[in-house]
Amino acid sequence: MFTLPDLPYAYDALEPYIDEGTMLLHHGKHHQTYVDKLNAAIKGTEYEDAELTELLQNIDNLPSEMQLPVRHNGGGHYNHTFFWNIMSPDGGGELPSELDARIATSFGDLETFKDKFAEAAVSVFGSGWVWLIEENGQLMIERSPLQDSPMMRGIEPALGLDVWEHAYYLKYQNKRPDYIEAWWSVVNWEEVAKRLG
Ligand code: MN3
Repeated sequence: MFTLPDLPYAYDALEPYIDEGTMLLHHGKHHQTYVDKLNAAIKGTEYEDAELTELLQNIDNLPSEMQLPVRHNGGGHYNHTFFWNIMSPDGGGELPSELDARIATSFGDLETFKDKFAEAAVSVFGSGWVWLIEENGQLMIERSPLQDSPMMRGIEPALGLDVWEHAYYLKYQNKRPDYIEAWWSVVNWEEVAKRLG
């Protein structure tokens, strides 16, 4: 069975970019609910001891009544665990030079990458995520609806942004672009670089 992981920092640590009230609800209520519903979906089945990534990569082979709950809540558990760990309170830290060079090769420069990523994030219709992934040696930006992710086809993302309204509405209301702009200040680039290997 799955449990809610602790945040790697305090609820108010990402202020003023992401407010304490949003973090309390987002981690304590939304993420907890994904964990609880995922556990309810697998309870008493042969999947009780399965790894999360194993479940996510085999959704189509699960019993039909489990597919949607695992997609939404297993996806939600994976995505949020990922999200907490690619943010940090120290203003994001330095962009490692190797990552800077890789971003430059794929997107021109960091500012252009940020613009393209933000454009993709703004254009997610309704609830979803935007990701930076590496596929076939190329860095790419990708969008997912709801709680889907590249992990569902076996690709661990390097960076991801939650653009569900619950991630920003308390502080930013309908102004998703302002949330995205502020979020760059808490991206943990060292963690991003680590995920690119
Ligand atoms: Mn969320």
